[in-house]
Amino acid sequence: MSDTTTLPMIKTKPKTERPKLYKVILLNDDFTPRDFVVSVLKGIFRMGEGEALGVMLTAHQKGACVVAVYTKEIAETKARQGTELGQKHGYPLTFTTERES
Ligand code: NFA
Repeated sequence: MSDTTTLPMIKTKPKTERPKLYKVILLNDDFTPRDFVVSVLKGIFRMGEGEALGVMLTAHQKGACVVAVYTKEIAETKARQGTELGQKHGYPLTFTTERES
């Protein structure tokens, strides 16, 4: 006689939550001075001169450039700060955010 009991199998999915990531995108315009764009990239996105220059030039030549990727809150805050800094100086500088993959 077998007296084994069957236990209900409880499977827990090992789920590691990955935060959704958002790109901050720099849009080109015809008015914001190049130096100003570089200074915003250095100040708000903590870039060095070379990287900031590269991102500014890519946006200038292609119309837009991905600046960095962050969680939603941080991406939206930095995009707003960059855009507001431009407005404060009378420039149409614009940063947008976009959900990544
Ligand atoms: N196109 C701007 C200019 O020629 C420079 C610029 C680059 C502006 C990237 C916005 C974004 N002064």
